[in-house]
Amino acid sequence: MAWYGDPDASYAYSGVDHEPLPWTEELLHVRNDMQNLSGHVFNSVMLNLYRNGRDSMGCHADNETELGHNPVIASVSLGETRLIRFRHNKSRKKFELELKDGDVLIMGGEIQHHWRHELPKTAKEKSVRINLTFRQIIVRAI
Ligand SMILES: O=C(O)CCC(=O)C(=O)O
Ligand SMILES: [Mn+2]
Repeated sequence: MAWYGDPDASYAYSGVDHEPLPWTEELLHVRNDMQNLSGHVFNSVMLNLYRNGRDSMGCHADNETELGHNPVIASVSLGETRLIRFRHNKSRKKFELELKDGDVLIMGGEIQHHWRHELPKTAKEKSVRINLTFRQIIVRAI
């Protein structure tokens, strides 16, 4: 896991404040594409590396205060195809999407209020996948 962004886009997760690493040229290039595609601006990106089918992400909502009320998150998948599963908080209804190399998933509106999502482990043979989630951190005036 790695966190890149504007110097003031710090983010608390797992109870710890994380200072972003400075943007690289490549990440700025992808950010530009995601801003054009979504019509939203992003001041940071979280990178996750899944080495194989045993690497996973637990069920969560991206609902941290820093993201604001109805955050827009642009998620870019690179490498191996993996499944993302959404679960509705009340009905427990679920749906799954296959995220393939080059896919972009945009989460917006009230999705983080009503649904949680996870990247489950799989027993299938899986190679490396990298996911980039572009986010807009709301910078607090101190
Ligand atoms: O790897 C993915 O596609 C999901 C990552 C994710 O949900 C997150 O970083 O919050
Ligand atoms: Mn997420």
